[in-house]
Amino acid sequence: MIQASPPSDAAGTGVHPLVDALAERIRLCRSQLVGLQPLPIADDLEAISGSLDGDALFIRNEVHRSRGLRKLHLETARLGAGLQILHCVFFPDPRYDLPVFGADIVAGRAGVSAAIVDLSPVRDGGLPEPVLTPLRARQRPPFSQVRELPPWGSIFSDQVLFVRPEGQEEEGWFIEEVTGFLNALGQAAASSEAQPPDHPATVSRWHGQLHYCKQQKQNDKTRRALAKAFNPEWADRYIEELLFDDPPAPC
Ligand code: BLA
Repeated sequence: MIQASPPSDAAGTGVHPLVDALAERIRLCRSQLVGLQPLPIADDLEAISGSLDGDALFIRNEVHRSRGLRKLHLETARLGAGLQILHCVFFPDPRYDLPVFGADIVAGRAGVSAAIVDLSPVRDGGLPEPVLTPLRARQRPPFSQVRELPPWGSIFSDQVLFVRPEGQEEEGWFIEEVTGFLNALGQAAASSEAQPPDHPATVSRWHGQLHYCKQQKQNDKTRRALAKAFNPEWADRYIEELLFDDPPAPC
């Protein structure tokens, strides 16, 4: 049974500590963005809860916008006993020369299997210089298990971090890396100037976001996990309407 319920039911019930800690860090970084405003979200998508094979299932969604960024989406989910997820994507307003921020954590009974973070370019020529410079100045901690990207992962930048963090020390490193990415984006978003909606660079960045969403939708692992917890039709609607909905044309 799936029912809408107040967010209080969903907070902190059996989520991996890295999911909770990273969500808190992302909220802190988000609170520092210029012009932060919550965006409305349908009640039946804000807090979703139910049970899967007798185990608690919930999804909690938060959506905001800020200067230069059209949709800041943070999701924490527990899809039954076996799967806990943090999913976060900050989509830029295509009038600004900014990349897409993305982070994902997948934790199961055996611990965290996937932790990924990136600032992904949506224009030719890779990441904009104001974003790349602070990222290049950072030294990457020596994670013990670096993972290989799937083919659809061609959207990610050469700065992408994709690991299976081992133990609390590496989980702490991952949180600091995500903070570095978010600070680089926050600085660039505060100072970048909007170009006109019909400027060729704006239109090209909009196409870049369409491509980003198209590639993410090729990740069958997301679809399968949601289809198992809910059903295939619900999973498709959720992916198409909330996770990776096509960006509206610039205006
Ligand atoms: C992998 N994503 C996965 C896996 C699952 C999910 C079950 C397999 C775990 C593993 O390979 O160890 C499931 N992820 C979800 C679900 C949601 C989610 C259900 O976010 C949302 C409700 N995925 C993203 C974003 C990125 C991303 C924003 O949503 C990156 C910025 C990446 N997930 C990503 C990658 C993999 C993955 C690269 C590994 C895919 C593979 O190896 O084939």
